[in-house]
Amino acid sequence: IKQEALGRIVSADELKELQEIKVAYLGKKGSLTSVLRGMGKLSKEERPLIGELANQVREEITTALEEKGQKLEELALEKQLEEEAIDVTLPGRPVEVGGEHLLTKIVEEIEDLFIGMGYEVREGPEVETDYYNFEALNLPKGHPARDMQDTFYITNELLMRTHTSPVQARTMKEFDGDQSVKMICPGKVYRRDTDDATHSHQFTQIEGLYVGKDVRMSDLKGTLDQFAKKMFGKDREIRLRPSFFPFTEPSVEMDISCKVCNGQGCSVCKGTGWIEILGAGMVHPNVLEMAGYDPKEYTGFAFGMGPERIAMLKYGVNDIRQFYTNDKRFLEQYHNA
Ligand code: FA5
Repeated sequence: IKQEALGRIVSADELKELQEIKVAYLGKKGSLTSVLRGMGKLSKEERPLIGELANQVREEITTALEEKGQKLEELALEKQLEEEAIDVTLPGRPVEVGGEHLLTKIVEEIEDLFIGMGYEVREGPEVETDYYNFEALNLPKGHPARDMQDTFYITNELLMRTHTSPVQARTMKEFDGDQSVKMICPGKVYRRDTDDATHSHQFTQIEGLYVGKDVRMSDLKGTLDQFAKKMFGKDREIRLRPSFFPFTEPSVEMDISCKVCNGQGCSVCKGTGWIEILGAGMVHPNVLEMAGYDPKEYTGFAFGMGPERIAMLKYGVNDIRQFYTNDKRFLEQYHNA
């Protein structure tokens, strides 16, 4: 039995086979087991001799099975590792590298520029209350100028903000009426505008606010001029046109010159050579007062610009929808801009 079993163990080359051998010799009906079972029939003298021998054989078979089992497991693992080995000499598949969106770049560039002038960057909610989006900005319910910014309402009192100006009121409220404020706030805004080359129903604005003692219109003009020159180059000009916003008095709109000249001559945008990029003005006394500032002591200026329009002008993008349709051919052009 022993010779036969050990012989089979040696030639086995699968774990399954070992299991079969174990059953054949050591299992309930195995041949060695039946020898042990038949012990009762033996004489008193034979019993211990055969018993010892049988136990010895069992031990030898068990050990041989275990050793072979271990060997086979090792071999199986080796085989698996070999099969799964990575061929490091194979040429790799190129991984596409993404880049910053042009709009993100412009917003960060504008942020840096104003941080350099001492402004802090703040944020506000995109789902805004009617109070902060309109009322706190001197646009009470039923005011006709609300029509300038038609919006998406969520409830009677909650809406998608139409501009970043509510962050003016929120910031001033936080400052408690006895500190100067110098902040910019970039963020998404929403309007029920019909999409075309220069309008989008969701776009970006960057709000700016400077409130302090003795802040004047000339400070606003100097700040905007500085901004335009740093953003577009020294030879660009700005012009301020009188305008109307309920939350500023006086109000202005700033245009920037967009005459582009090359060897063949000059071309002018929009036929006029000027493009509007922001609205601004001196913070209305009512707005200061509602936010807890005394308009006799404090004055301020504010502006709100559209970075898409600024990027369009700076990089010659001719359709605002390019920023949102994620055409890779468009996006990739500006990865290294
Ligand atoms: C405002 O939204 C005012 N809150 C700006 C302001 C702030 C004035 C602080 C005074 C003081 P206006 O609606 O003009 O103003 O929008 C400001 C800028 O956002 C525009 O100059 C333009 O660059 C951009 N803009 C407006 N509507 C759209 C649109 N549908 N798509 C893309 N850009 C737009």
